[in-house]
Amino acid sequence: MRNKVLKKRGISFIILTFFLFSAFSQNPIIKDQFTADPTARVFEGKMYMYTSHDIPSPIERLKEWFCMEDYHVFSSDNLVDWHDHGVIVSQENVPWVAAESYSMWAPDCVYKDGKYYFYFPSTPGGEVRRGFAIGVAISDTPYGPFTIEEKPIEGISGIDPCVLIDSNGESYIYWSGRGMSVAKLKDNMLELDSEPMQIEGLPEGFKEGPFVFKRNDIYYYTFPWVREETETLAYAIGDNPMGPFEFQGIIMEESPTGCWTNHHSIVEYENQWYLFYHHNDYSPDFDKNRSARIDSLFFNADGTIQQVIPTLRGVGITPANSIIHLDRYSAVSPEGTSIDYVNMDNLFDGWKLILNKKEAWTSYNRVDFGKTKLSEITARVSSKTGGTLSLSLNEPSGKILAELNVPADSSWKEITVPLKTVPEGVRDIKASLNSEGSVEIDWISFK
Ligand code: FUB
Repeated sequence: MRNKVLKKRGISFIILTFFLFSAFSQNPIIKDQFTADPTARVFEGKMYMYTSHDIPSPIERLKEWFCMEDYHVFSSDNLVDWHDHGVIVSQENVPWVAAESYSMWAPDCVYKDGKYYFYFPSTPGGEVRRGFAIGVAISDTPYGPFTIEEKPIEGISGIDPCVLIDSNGESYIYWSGRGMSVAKLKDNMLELDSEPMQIEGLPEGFKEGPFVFKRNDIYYYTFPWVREETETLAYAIGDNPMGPFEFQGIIMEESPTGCWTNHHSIVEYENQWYLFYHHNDYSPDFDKNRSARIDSLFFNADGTIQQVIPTLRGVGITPANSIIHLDRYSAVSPEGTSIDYVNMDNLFDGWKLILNKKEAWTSYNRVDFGKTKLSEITARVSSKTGGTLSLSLNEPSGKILAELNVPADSSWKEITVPLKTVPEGVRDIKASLNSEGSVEIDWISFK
């Protein structure tokens, strides 16, 4: 029924049949608020993520548009557990921003000579009161407090700042709006050191959100690009930070949920590259309320980027004794599985997995059982028909971890049974329906 509602609501839920792809935090990664335009940076050995903060608009003018009044920063050392450091910059504290413009769009943050520079676009107030300018806030730490510059950067009219500090210490700022532009930054990181110039070598079509990084002496100019209907993520490469660049192709195809924008960053952490991006997971009907996601990204030997397929499983290792959401699966059987929201009145309550055909299954990779002997599993389940759920290791041994008989009762209940096998280490697991009927699973957890 709820699936019908979801389809009616315009979600194609291609993800229902995205079977047999695997990945290694669960997506979306921030589960209590909207987080858009994620720029990830590694500072002090941790991953920091600077996001725009979509909110349902408090003013009529923006009810159907982007509405953002402040920025949060999040940090994590395992890409699974994210700490929200709270608001770092808010529109009412920026002297040059128009009151109630709610246009604190995609930001960036970089570190130079002991200071963190946070770059953000917004609408200037005063006589200008239109378009976008780019402001800077400075801090001694990645998470603030930030001191906001009185005025935006002179010479830039646009959005989506991205700053590259090259290996020789020279800095460049990229932005979009009236084309895709670049200029050198002075050492103070607050002023342009060259005239803005257009980036050459990019394909025709709407582009924004540049993110530029360097790897093995190749400069990667990556950007959201509308090739057909909504934004893909695409890239070009070059041997000069100011271009020209040579177009290479797509990093991520259009969002399967129909989210018109995508906005990303690409960063290496502990020897693995990651793509941070956004979809509208918690807002299927309104794609201006978005949520940050992460998936792994891989390079080919020649430096080209392998296309990234968005996953629900995301990245990172899930502790066995945490709440494990099987609806964020690594793979599912081609038939008999679906996902739906647990609570249509509050989508931030997340999703549930529905197995509704005998032998339907879902797998979930990289669960850490550690060395502590666990003895039971608890599952939060419901079933109108009753059914038997089997949990096993998703490996050739196929060892059964537990079997749960779920009674016919459509209310949610937590069922605990002893483990038949007690695994150790990081393992992939699988849940299957061993009976006719239909069983819904909110989460499982090992104790
Ligand atoms: O979040 C507002 C705007 O949507 C960003 O600045 C663009 O890149 C797009 O994601």
